[in-house]
Amino acid sequence: MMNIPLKRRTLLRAGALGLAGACLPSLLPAWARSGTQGLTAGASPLTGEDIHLHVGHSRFTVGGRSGHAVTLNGVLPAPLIRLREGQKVRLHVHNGLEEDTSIHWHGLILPFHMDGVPGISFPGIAPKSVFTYEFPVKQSGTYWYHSHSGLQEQQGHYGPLVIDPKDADPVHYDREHVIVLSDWTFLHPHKILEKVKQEGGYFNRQRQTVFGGLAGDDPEERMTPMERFAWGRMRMDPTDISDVTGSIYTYLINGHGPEENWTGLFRPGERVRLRFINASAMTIFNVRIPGLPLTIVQADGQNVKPVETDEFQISVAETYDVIVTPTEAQAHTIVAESIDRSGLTRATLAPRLGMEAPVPPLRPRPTLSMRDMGMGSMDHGSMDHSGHGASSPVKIGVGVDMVAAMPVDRTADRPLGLENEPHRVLTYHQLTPLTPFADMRPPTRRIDIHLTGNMERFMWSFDGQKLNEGLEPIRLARNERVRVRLINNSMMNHPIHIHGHFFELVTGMPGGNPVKHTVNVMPGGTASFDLTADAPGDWAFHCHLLYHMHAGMMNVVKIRPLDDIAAASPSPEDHSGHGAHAPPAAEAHGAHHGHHAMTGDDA
Ligand SMILES: [Cu+2]
Repeated sequence: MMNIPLKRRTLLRAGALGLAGACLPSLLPAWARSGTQGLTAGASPLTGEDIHLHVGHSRFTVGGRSGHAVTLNGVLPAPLIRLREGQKVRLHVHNGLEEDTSIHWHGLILPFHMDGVPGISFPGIAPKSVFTYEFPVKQSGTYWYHSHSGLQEQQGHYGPLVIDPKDADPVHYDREHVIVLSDWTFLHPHKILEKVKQEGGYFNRQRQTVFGGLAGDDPEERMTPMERFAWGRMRMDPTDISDVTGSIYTYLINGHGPEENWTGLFRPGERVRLRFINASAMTIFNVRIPGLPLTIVQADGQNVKPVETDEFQISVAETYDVIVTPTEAQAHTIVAESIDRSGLTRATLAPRLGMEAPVPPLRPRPTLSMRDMGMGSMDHGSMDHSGHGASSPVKIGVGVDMVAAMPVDRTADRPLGLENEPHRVLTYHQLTPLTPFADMRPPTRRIDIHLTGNMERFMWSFDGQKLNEGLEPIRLARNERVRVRLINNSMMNHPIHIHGHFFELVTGMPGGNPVKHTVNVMPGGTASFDLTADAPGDWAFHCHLLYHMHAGMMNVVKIRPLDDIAAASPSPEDHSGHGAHAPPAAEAHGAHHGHHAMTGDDA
């Protein structure tokens, strides 16, 4: 890695000229400002053993409009935290809100009471109090952090976390940029929830003009009369890909909308590492940089054997590290298009601030296929609304509007909407680990988990049951090796995330299974992962679409026996006696905030 000195004069000159991006509000952290030289040049990350984060209210401006945001240290995205493998860290979180907050360190291996999920790992951080997270840093890679309280994540409570390896990084690069993708809205998240609960497809039916072109294309016009008839008979909408869409979202790259055009600098010939993080509440993105091949070197913080592609889909909560090598002194557009193509955002890689490249228009909106309905490879069938799907224990009912009749493993499939792109598209099967997973034991049992919902009523659950409404926790024996098969009985993608662990996504490819913390389970399909239950405690397990999780698509994984953690790390800075220290496991449950039912008693 090359050290690039901060070109302070260049930045000042750009500011004086008032070039686009150089006069942005101070609400952006340095690394996220347009015209940045990258992370090695004055990005001023938070580092060291003691890091303070202040949660509070801010105004956030994008596209000439400003609204209320929940921020950390006053910036959106939140500050870049940069740690080193092998260090210890204490993260002091000061809650300046009038409501509880929390931070979950997404993808980090840590003691469960430091994981930051209110009601599962700890009681939450009460208003005007401080909670100190403390843990050793045992890994490296690109991660992120976000609120796990209410819907704060939608309001700006998320940021990047990069951990440098203890030894030499196997990924060689001359320069790096963090690319945080997110979805911003001026609508209050509770309003969004209210709308989708009234009518599941509410935002999908909104029409709008979007950046990069008019979304005037009507996918239904491309269907045969037979297909239109079939969809009509099922009273479902083949374009219902996303619950919340570009009709109310401004898609952001490092806190910039498409007009603000965030720009990251490079010198021709450099290997530039782009650390993509999808910190959206609800938006799955398709990412490409027209004219530049993308070499994927890391997924979810875990190194993979380099694989070259032209486009990848990044589901909510996933990360991908990508190497690009632009050789010419010209600008390149980073395009992030929402999966339903209701909108896109762009950013620019350029040798100089102010340069830009063409922005491609939105591509035609995708439509769902029989495969997305859980009909496997049968492309001429009718959907099973009878509840007799493949010996499924899940039955059609109020909260379950579909059971996949013939769900097939879709980890080899191209992602939804990218099936027919003429260029290369990344699939999970192309991801192989750089080093094999530590635990080579075969799993000793299989657990099936059904992803269930009622799209129109916006009810989401596992196995037809919502968290807090009778859903049994998933109980694993410590160090047990299990295969979890996720069966998607809905026509939506669900990014399923487990806390405190990595799993092997079972692809069966000769290069080995990729190691991930989040897997996007395609509509009507399955995905399986092998998990070593090596972290005792209670861990959240949920769909990372924020409103799906909020609606109940969440469970607790209980791994026993526990260590004796009673003596672990009290937080000396607590002022309220609330959320004070890591409680012993037995007391942690049901301590505060009405999540009693989710943790229940211990075995
Ligand atoms: Cu998470």
